[in-house]
Amino acid sequence: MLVDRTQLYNYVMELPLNYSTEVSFAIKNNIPIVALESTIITHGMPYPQNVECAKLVEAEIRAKKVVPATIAIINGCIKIGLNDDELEKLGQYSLETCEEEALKISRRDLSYAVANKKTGGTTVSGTMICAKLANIRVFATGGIGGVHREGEDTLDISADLNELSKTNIAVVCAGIKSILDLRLSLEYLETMGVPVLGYKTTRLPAFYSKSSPFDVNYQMSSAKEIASLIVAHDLLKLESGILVTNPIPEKYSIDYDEMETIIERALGELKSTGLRGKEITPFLLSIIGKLSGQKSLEANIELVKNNARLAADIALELV
Ligand code: PSU
Ligand code: MN
Repeated sequence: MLVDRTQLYNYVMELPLNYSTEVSFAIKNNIPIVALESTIITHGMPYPQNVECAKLVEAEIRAKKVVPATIAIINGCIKIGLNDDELEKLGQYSLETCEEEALKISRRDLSYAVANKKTGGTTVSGTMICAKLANIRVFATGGIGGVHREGEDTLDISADLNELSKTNIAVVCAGIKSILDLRLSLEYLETMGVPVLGYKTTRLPAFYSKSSPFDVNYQMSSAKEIASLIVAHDLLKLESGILVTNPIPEKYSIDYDEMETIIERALGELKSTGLRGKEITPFLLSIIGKLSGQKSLEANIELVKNNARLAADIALELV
């Protein structure tokens, strides 16, 4: 069958990359930028807290005179930076009453979303790819995906880990969420050559809890030290990403064992649903939210803000 190339090219003629006014200004004036993901908005938190959280996180970055670039796909367009209206609309997709569905966009979903003019939140892996296209070096999120518990049987390993092995972006997070298998996730990162740094800690943070029984590779004492490592990583032309883990502030940290009990219950509920693939993480997040009350949501918001501040400090050191 003959394919009409001109028709194809007319459909997706060039990469639909669209910068917000604020981000364009930052690029022109050499102002540091921090990328933010959007699956946390579409699939990670309920409305309206998701939108409130996104705005608070952006405000933390702006307070440091750094520009936030929340990344998402809207009608097939890769948005680098969203305005308040776009944030609000994206947030409403998480409402059960919303008729349309937002996609959860990881590496494998990107080309589909662009070619079919879809709308969705980009995960850590999807956001890393878009940040790279936009030349943004530092990215802040809540927690990355990892090897799920019993992952050795299910092969449920988040695309985030694979992305970290091949896309050179520094990802600032509060560690790996304890719904996952932390030990296996660390092994995977080690195999893939991803340095796991701990900001002022030798222990791997466990998202809601400031520490876990596992060690990071290297403790970092300042944003400057992290920035130096990033520069060395670039000079060495290592193509892997860098994982910067930042413990949740003490005040909001939830006891590791207390979280473990809640997670066990959530995992029990998951088994009875038979859910698979990309629906698993959003399901677990919402059950944990319900089981722990406001506490986990509050912790979640505070840890993302904390990561945004550190990411901004690192971006400032890199100018
Ligand atoms: N962790 C959170 N909230 C989230 C996610 C992780 O606390 O919303 C999202 C991130 O976007 C991450 C994705 O990239 O879940 C991982 O999903 P999966 O496990 O299906 O790869
Ligand atoms: Mn998965």
